[in-house]
Amino acid sequence: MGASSDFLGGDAGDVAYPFHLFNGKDPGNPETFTAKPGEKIRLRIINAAGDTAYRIGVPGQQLTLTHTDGFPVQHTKVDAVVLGMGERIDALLTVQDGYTPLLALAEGKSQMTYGLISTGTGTAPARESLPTALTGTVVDGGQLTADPSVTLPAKNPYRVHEVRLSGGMMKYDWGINGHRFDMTKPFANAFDLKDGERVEVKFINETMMWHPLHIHGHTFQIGTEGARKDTVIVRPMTTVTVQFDADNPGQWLFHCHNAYHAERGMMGVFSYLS
Ligand SMILES: [Cu+2]
Repeated sequence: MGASSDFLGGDAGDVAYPFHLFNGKDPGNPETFTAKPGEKIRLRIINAAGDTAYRIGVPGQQLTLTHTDGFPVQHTKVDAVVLGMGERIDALLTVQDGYTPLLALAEGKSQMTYGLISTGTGTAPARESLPTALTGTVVDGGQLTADPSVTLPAKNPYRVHEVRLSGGMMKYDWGINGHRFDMTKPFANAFDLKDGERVEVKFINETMMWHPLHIHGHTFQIGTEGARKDTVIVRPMTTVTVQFDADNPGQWLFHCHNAYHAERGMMGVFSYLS
């Protein structure tokens, strides 16, 4: 406890870790990519952590964000992008001569990891010399706008589900609509769907902490022209409304992508009616 981020609306995470890894490497032995000066490269970034959002950026250079969770977005230049657990971002960067640090700051945790892009000239910067903050224009994937090629066609939702994120740090009783997911009764509080329906889901965060909500088997659109995604940051005491088409019959989990929150019960099932 104690991690705090204005960007995430307060409490940033539950667990302090000894290291943060970039491609499996700790900052004492950073991953180093090679590239040519002036080359435009695509960074494919995934937050594979359990309890940490990362603020990603290159000091002094902007990233051009092109995709989130694999779906194209209207290209957006930013100074940094924040990824919740499970989120993916594609970004373009024009390589400058020398060593370029790609920082991954553990949001709200005063820790970081990083990688380097090297053109084969100059010397690698010392870890201690790297900036410890990325400011300016900072967004998360849920704040981007979909490329029109992937927006869902307008359709009145047939079914609306309210998914109230519940629980808190003191009891660590994270759940949905006041229920902690019970592995022995997985369909106890299932949310019904029917094949062919347009479904609207309101992720209503009634807790004092942010949650990256992730659904399986489908991708949603945020609002009417927001990004197409499968994972979205829901800040404390806010609501994110998404729509998706029920086109993949089965029993599909959705959950907070904070591994500890999911494990404790912030998880549910979208259940197709036969
Ligand atoms: Cu959570």
